[in-house]
Amino acid sequence: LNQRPATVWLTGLSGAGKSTLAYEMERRLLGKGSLAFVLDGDNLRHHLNRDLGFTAQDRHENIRRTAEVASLMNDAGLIVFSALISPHRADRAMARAIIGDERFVEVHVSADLQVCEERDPKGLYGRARAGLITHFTGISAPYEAPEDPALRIDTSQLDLHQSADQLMSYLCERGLV
Ligand code: GGZ
Repeated sequence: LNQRPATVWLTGLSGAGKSTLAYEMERRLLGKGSLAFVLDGDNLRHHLNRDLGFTAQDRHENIRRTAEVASLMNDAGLIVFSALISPHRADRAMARAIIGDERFVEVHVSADLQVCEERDPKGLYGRARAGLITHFTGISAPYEAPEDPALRIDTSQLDLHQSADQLMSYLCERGLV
């Protein structure tokens, strides 16, 4: 296998483009014969994490479970792209500890709040501003940006193709793909 298992942990606001980037990376890697898999926060919340909401405690559990699954998938040889807001530094540190420092790659998908709010692809920011959704990240719940991520990808400046190129180059340099 021409790859080393790793978890590329994408963190960023809702609407920053984490899932889109994760699925594009999966598509590219599968296309060249690598085993890649996306763990998407929004999807997992319909199944594995269906019992969890958005309190700090529930997010912590959401991230813990997802990190455990990512770690198992890495054990099985896959490269995992996780797309969870994961707004708290301490929770991302926990994910790193679960997965293992040597195979954890933290990537900040860094469109700022104004850009994400303008995009508002699902109308969630509008509903959060109207008070219809509580604990909404960036509006009524915090987002702690990573201070020293392995990579920062600014999706307000780069399109999907460029963002995926940037991430692919980085993973190549690190010898992960
Ligand atoms: C943040 C919320 C909320 C609240 C629903 N806060 O952009 P989306 O819509 O499709 O994906 C977001 C998803 C966030 O789940 P995560 O598992 O990634 O979050 S965390 O890592 O913090 O546990 C968003 C939607 O769920 N969503 N309510 N209150 N995002």
